[in-house]
Amino acid sequence: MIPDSHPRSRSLKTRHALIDGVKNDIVAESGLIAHGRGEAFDYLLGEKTHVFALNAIKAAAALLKTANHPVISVNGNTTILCGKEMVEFSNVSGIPLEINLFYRRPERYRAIYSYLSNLGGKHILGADETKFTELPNLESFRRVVDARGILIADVVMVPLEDGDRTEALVKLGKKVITVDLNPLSRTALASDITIVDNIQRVFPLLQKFFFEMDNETAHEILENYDNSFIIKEALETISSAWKVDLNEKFEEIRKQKGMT
Ligand code: PTJ
Repeated sequence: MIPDSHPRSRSLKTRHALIDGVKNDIVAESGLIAHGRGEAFDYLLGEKTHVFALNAIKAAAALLKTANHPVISVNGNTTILCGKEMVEFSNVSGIPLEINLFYRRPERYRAIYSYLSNLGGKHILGADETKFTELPNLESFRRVVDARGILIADVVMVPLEDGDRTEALVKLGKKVITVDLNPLSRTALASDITIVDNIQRVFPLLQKFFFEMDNETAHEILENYDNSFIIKEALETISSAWKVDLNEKFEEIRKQKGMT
């Protein structure tokens, strides 16, 4: 039991949800390690959405809005971290969610399908065996895609990616949006739009911008968007975390613990 009064209660609850996800065949064991890496970057980012992330989320909304065939790729971690928010966005926007796994097993894509369906998801691809096909230039299991989704998509959102697929999707001429707390990951560097933020904070903002924006504004945003500038800003923010005033931090902890 995690007490609500624990200073890291939210973070601990998320960890336990992911551990349960492993037990229920939703999250890959490696997903726990991936989460730990993400947490470390989030800590350095102050666990908040910065302006560079907001601008990338706006650009992502613009790209999804102007796409002919957008798809959002879903894996084990994203299902647990933001399944509810992804389902809501997918249902109101009509953009399908496609289950696409690195550690692919039928038990896993079936369990994820049931989980998202139970949340009310209406447009979920990637679990109907009769629709499976393969991307040509990819060796990992991520090559198995749904013929109605990633295969024919012009824009693919790939949050928490492991790197190999983004490059393959770009080579196929698709535009790629990622969400990755590590601004130096292969995926972050290869994507057209890189949202350096915790996926748990992204979908409500994406949904808000998507519906607030008209097509003209969307085109304008995309014309002026520079992803390398966004990545640079993220790196600078992470670097400046080391310049923290330590005395102030010690004081904060002492006060929280009633030591002063
Ligand atoms: O469910 P599967 O089988 O498709 O496997 C999914 C994982 C996540 C295990 C797989 O894609 C993987 O191994 O990913 P990586 O290579 O560890 O990359 C995940 C990236 O996501 C890392 O750069 C992390 O920093 C980042 N990350 C982790 N948690 C979050 C995150 N980014 C945004 N929000 C998070 N909460």
